[in-house]
Amino acid sequence: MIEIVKNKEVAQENVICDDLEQFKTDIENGLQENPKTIPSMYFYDKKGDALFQEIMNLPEYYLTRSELDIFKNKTDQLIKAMDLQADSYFELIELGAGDGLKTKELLKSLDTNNFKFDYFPIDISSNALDLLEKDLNEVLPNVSVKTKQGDYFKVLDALKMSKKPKIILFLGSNIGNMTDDLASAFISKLGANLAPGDKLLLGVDLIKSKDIVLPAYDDSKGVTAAFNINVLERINTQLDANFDLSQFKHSPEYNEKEGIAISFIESKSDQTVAVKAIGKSFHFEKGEKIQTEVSRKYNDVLISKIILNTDFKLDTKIMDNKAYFADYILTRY
Ligand code: AVI
Repeated sequence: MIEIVKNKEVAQENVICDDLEQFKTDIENGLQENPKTIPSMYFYDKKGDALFQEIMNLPEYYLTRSELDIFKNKTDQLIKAMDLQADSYFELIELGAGDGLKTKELLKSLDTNNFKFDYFPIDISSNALDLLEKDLNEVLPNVSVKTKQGDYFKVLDALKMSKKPKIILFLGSNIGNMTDDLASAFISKLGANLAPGDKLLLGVDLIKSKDIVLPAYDDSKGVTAAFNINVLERINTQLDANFDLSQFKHSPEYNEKEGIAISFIESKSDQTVAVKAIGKSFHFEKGEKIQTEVSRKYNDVLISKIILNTDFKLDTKIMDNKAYFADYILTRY
């Protein structure tokens, strides 16, 4: 059994964080723990964003392609499951929209069929939002795009005022980077910002065999390894630390029975690293592992458990043609 370590004082639910004081606190707490942890939200600096973009195009990383298959080939089913009507207005809100690759397929279909809606992509990166807006204005000039930069819940709180029917998209199995408890709390919080009848479309990776999942987190080109180790480089740069990157290696695991992939960074030698901004040093034994990311995989039972104490009920499940990935449509009651 892989033991998942919960980082106790992480800023919030796996949302990208650029607050230096919070970064210091999270790194100090995580490296003092036994076993050591670093929250995965710190992967995403400029270099990390670019590496993640590269990961999504890797042959081994099936997640993005699988969900794109759903959005491309099962668009009518998605629209029906979300109970969208061409003649009544709704707000389509996407958490962590990124480049909007998958959503664009849905938007195309909604546009062709004259649905009345505004699309609100929310992202922490204003650069990503600017690029997305420009792209959508070119390819889908009739779609109303209202970009929102910042924290998901602050934006949702502001959008709550409108009282219009809402559909939230949370794609890419981003929920999988949270522990199940955090995922439940996150979905509850979404529910608190919605009204009865509103929908949540939750894209999740499904539990499957190790020979498919593990390579997605241990690709042959070493892009995922670079993505994982980059967090140490970020600590070196932003917190004035002296991690010797050649003395650490990417070490992913996947427990097929539980459906949990975990990324670790493993120390190749006995060594001590100073983090000047924190004023502390941390010792690593040869073979010691720092847990950096949990990537949970799901099935119907797990999803039902996670939403058990939330205000959502499960409506529909739509899978890609290989049944690797699912988009669950949940209704707020
Ligand atoms: C963003 N998230 C859903 C990715 C995942 O699959 O857990 C992050 C990732 N980590 C390594 N590869 C991709």
